[in-house]
Amino acid sequence: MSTLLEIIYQGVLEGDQSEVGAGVQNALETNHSPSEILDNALVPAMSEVGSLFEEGEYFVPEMLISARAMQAGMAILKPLLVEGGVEMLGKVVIGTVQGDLHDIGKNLVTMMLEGAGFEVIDLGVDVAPEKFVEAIKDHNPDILCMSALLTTTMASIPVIIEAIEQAGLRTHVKILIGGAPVTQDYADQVGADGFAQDASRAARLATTTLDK
Ligand code: B1M
Repeated sequence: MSTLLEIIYQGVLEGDQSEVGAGVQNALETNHSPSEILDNALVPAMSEVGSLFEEGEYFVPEMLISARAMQAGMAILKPLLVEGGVEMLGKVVIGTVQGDLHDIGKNLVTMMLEGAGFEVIDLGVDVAPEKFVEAIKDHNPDILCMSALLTTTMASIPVIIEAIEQAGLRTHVKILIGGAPVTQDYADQVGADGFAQDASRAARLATTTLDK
C-alpha cells in the first residue's frame, strides 16, 4: 500500500476526519484513482474497524467516529465514482420500521454498508410498509434492510414483508433484519432472508447475500 493510502487507512482506524479528507485529496492529486482509494484504503480500513468491534477492541463510539472519518473520504470520492461509472457492490434500501424512532444503530449499519462498497438509500425512521414498497419500485435494490428497536415495532417487520409480497416484489429483493430485540429465530419465523446482530456483521451478511 502506498504511503498516502496507508495514511487514509490509519486515519479511518483512528477516526480522524481531517486526516482522511486531506489524505483522499492528496491521493487524488497524486494520481490515485477514486476506486483505488476506495478499494485499497477506505473499505479495508472499515473492515478492520468491524473486526476490532467484533473482537471487543472497539466499542460503538469508536466505530461511529471511524465511520464518520470514512464518510469524510466518501463525500469527496462519491461524485467522482458516479462520474467515472464505477460499479458499487450493490444497492441497499434501509429504514427503521413504522412506529420506531431509533436510528443510531441503523445509521451505523448504513455507514458500514457504505464502507463495504454498497450504495445505500436511507429512508429514515418510522417508515410505513407502503414507503418500503415504493422504495423497492423506485430504486430496484438488491437488498432491503429493516431496523427495529422495540419489541412492539418488531411486529411491523412481517407486515412490511407481507406488503412487499402483496406488491409482487418479494422475489426482487433480499430482506435482512436487525435491531436489539430481533433474533435469527425471529428472522426465520417472519420469512426474512437474514439477520445480523450488529453493523459489522450486517455489512458482511449483505456481501455474502449478494453471492447467493
Ligand atoms: Co429507546 N428504548 N425508547 N430511545 N432506547 C430502548 C431500545 C430500550 C431497550 C431502553 C430500555 O427500556 N432499556 C427500550 C425498548 C424496550 C423494548 O421494547 N424491548 C426503549 C424504549 C422503551 C423507548 C421509548 C418507548 C421510551 C418512551 O418514550 N417511553 C421511546 C420509543 C420512541 C419510538 O421509537 N417510538 C424511546 C425513545 C428513545 C430516544 C428517542 C430517547 C433514543 C433514540 C435516539 C435515536 O436513535 N436517535 C433512545 C435510545 C437512545 C435508546 C437506547 C438507550 C439506545 C439505543 C441505541 O442507539 N443503541 C436503548 C437501550 C439500549 O439499547 N441500551 C433504548 C446503540 C446502537 C448502536 O445499537 O440500536 O441496538 P442498536 O443497533 C445495533 C444492532 O441492534 C444492529 O446493529 C447496530 C449497530 O451494531 N442493528 C441492525 C440495528 N439495526 C439493524 C438493522 C440491520 C442489521 C443490524 O439490518 C440488516
